[in-house]
Amino acid sequence: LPIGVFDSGMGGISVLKEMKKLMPKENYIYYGDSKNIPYGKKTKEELSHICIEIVDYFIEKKVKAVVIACNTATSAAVNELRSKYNIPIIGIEPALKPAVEKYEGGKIAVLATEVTLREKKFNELMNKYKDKAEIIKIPAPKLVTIVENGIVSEREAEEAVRELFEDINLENLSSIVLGCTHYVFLKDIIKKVLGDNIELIDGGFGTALNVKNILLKMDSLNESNKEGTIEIINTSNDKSKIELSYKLLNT
Ligand code: DGN
Repeated sequence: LPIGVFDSGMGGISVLKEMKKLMPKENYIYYGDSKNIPYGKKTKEELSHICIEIVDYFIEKKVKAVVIACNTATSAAVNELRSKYNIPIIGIEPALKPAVEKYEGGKIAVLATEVTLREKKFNELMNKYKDKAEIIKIPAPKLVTIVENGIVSEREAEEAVRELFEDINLENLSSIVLGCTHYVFLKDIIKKVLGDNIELIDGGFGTALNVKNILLKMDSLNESNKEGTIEIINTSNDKSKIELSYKLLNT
C-alpha cells in the first residue's frame, strides 16, 4: 500500500525526498494542492476543510499512512485529522527542539508562514524553549511564492531573503529553523545571502524517521526488493506544476 503525502504545493517534495532516501522501497502518492496555495493565509477552519478533503482522497486510494508535509496544515489540522481517521497521520513542525539543543543560549530565528507562527501548536513549542534561547519569529510568505513559481530569478530570491533579515543582527544569530517545507529549496540562496556561519535546520529528516518508525511498529514497511514508485498529482490547472515537482524531486 502507498503512503500519501501532501502540501499546499511543491514544498512538501522536500519531505518526500527525505522519505524516499530513507525508505526507497515504499510507494508514494504526492498530492500538491497548488490550487489552494497559500495555506499560510487561510483560517484554521478553511485549512481543516481542505485537509479533510485531501485525506478522504487518500483513503479512497487505500494509503497506509498520511504525511502532512506542511507545517501550516499540521499546526491547523493535525489533531482533528487524527481523531477523524484511524490510519496514522504524521505531521511536521518547525525543528525548534534540535536547534535549541544545539545552540542553547543563542539566538535562533524561525522562518514560517503566518498561520504556523500564530497557531497554538507552535506557541506552545516556543514557550517550552523560550528560556533556553532567544527565539525570533519571522513570517516569510514571499519565499513560498518564489519556490512555487520555480525560483525563476535567483536575484529576486536573494533580495527577498535579504529583506527578511534587514533589521536583524546576524552576528549573534546561531541558526535559522526552516519552518515551512518550501523554504528548504532555498537553502543555498539563504546561505549565499547570510553566510555559512548560520546553521539552517529543517524537520524533513526527522519527519521521515518518524514515518519509518511508525511503519516499523505497524509491521508495514515495504519488504519487496524493488524500488518503490512515486506518483505526483497537483490540483492546479497549470500543467507545469507537475513537471516542476519532478524537477524538485530530482534536485
Ligand atoms: N509548505 C507549507 C508549510 O510548510 O507551512 C506552507 C506553504 C503555504 O501555503 N504558505
